[in-house]
Amino acid sequence: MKTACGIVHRIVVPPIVPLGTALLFAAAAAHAEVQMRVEHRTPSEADSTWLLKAVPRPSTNDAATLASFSIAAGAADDNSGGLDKLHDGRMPTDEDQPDANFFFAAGTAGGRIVIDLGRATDLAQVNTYSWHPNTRGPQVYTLWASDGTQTNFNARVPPGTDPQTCGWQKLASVDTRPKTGPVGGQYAVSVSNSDGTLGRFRYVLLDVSRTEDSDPFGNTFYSEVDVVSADPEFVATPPPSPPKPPPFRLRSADGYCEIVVDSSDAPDLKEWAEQTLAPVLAEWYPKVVAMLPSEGYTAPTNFTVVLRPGRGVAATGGRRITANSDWIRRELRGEAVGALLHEMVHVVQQYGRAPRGGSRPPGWLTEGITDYIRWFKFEPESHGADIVWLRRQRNPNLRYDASYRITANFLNWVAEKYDPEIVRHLNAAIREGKYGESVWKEFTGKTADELGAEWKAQIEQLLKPDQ
Ligand SMILES: [Ca+2]
Repeated sequence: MKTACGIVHRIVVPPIVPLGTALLFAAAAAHAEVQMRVEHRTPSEADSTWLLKAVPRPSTNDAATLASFSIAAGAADDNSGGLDKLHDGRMPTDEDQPDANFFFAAGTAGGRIVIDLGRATDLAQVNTYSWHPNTRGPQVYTLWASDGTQTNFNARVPPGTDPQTCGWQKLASVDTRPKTGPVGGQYAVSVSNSDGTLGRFRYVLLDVSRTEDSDPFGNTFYSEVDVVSADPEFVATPPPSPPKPPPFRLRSADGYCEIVVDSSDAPDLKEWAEQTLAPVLAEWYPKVVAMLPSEGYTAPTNFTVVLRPGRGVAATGGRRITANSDWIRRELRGEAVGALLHEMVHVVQQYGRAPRGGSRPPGWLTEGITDYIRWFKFEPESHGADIVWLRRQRNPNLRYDASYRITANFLNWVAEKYDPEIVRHLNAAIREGKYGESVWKEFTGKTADELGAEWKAQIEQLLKPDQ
């Protein structure tokens, strides 16, 4: 046939005549021979090994692996595993696994799948695989391809439109429905060319038809589509992801610090991040800076908060806070803002700046100071580390160096009993690499152990059931 590209291919696909399990169709053409190999493993032969003989076995790293798959006509069935199943390199392990396959919606006549490799390559094979115990096993589709360079080319062929009028070239008509014998099972089809390549193409189009219309369930369970380039090094170029919106920026209340909030990987949290979280950080950054001064220290003039899917709660490295958006989402009315304020205190601490040769920042105190500011200064009404919280704990570990909320409680006790500025003194010593027992001694007259024992005894008194 004469295609819009001007290349002549004569595709003659004879009617299916079962010749055992494997069939080879070769069509004489002016320049080359398009070949179609079909292999059918009946339901009793089919198994999860996919040990095909006449058709290449499914591949996990062909040109389709990273290609972009889209539906140009028709709709996926809600029970289907989606288009990704067509190029994930994974095959169903059983004969009726809807979510391991792609298929068009029940009751519809089929549809069109477009594969974009991102750039043109010499196509060696297009191989398709399917598996179902009944009429959704066989494959019926027309295979088209295009290099996408023609002026009338349309990658999204409108439904009902002949692809040939939109710059596509027909490669083969596939119909593996057997005339006799069991209709179900595994089917594999390989379209190739005796010349080695089917042509130079960027796009592949499968115009898929249902296998029968006597009931709504005639759409084939397609398990995988492999597009094999003649160039073994060829890798499809995935489509560029849409540009991310610029991150939200605001300045701290005193204008000193720029705060950047990036919720582009968790867009559903954008409103919360910009309208609830950011104003709190902007208001509290100067307050925290004022609580944690030290000689010659200047706090960062910018920091970034990134909300994105991850693990745990949140972490801070230098001037970058990364928070797990899944956790944030669950805690929007709970701990989300407080947890990020805790991280912002780390930005102000900058204990990593301690001079070489100085004492290392004690981790328990780093987290204790952070939680002290969070629970006793920022949100005391939450009772997250005070006696109300302690009473709710079963056997709290009353070691003053137990970190986080316990140490926060201890620091608050020292501040109330001995020196209201104790956290400021500790912060300065840690940041300057001068932290040691002498700090406690200098400002309270006692060692940390002595203070810890005194604090513990008082807390235990308060935790007695009759208190
Ligand atoms: Ca698959």
